[in-house]
Amino acid sequence: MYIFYSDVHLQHNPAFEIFDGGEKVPNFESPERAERILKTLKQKSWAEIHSPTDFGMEPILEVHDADYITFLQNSFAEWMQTETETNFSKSALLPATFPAGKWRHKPVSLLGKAGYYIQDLSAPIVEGTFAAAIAAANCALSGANAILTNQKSSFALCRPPGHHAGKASCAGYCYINNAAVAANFLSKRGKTAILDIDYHAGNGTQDIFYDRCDVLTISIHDDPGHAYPYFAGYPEETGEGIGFGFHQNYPLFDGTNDDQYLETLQMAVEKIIAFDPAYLVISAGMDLYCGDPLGKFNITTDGINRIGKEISNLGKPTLVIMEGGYNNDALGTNITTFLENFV
Ligand code: SP5
Ligand code: ZN
Repeated sequence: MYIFYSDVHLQHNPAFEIFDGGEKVPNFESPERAERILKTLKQKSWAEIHSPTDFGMEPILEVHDADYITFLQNSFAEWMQTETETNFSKSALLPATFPAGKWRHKPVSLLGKAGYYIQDLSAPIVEGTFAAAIAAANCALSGANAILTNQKSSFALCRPPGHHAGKASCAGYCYINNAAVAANFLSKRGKTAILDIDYHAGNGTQDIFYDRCDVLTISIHDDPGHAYPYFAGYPEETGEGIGFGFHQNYPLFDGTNDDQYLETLQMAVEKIIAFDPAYLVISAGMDLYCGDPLGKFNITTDGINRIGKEISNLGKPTLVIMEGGYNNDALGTNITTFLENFV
């Protein structure tokens, strides 16, 4: 199996994020995550690790707003040049003011724009964020290209992850939506489905494809009424315009176990069969695992294996994209267990 990995991800290493209540904690989305996965993959005879190809900005600008991408590219350098009133040491750009409510005028100032584009306190921008996010998108595009040519499956070891990034927003460790960029690329060659199994709802992916019927998007996740990202991921959100009927959310509950998850996955699989895509993209967050510090599901490694088998039985050319997963000790084993079904 072709694996796409870039060490440029190491340049994205925010020192902190802010949890509920204002608690400043070390960023859970650490470089160690990808390094652990890479290390486990290197022990597998089936894993062929490649550097990504550079696809340029065009495939990214087809799913993201151009001003947003310019902001991602330039904002950290501008922030470092900004005089601040107090003399604290600046390591990341993270706003403190957000446009909740009706009014969303786009401001001209840097911090105003930061509040406009950054949705929450788990998406700080540091010096290497843009380069790493572009490299991750190129891993996804390279994986897409592999299944367009002669590969039955491929894995993009993307870091930072992508599924919370919308057309013009970053959030929850995500800046560029790798799965969306790849699915849009694939959709030029044939109908494409994205199945998101990350513990958190794929709200960015939902945002990007909500009015499209050529890309079916499905997300299985914990109930956003009680879990991040809170504001999307509900079952009644099924697409709009010509996209109506082409998005589906399957919210589950805290403590969901293997059998319960597999039952819901069966419904998602039937929807995919009815859509009959030429290509399948999996947003593979491993934070559905029972031992995840940010998740509340009760899925075992064996459950992850069964999920992989069920999806591989669809028999479609499949691109697997790395999303979340924060139990670093189990991460490598969990994702390789999932991937082995597609070898
Ligand atoms: C890609 C991805 O999985 N992003 C997830 C972002 C979640 N950010 C919100 C974190 C809130 C964590 N609060 C749980 C405290 C656990 N003790
Ligand atoms: Zn997640």
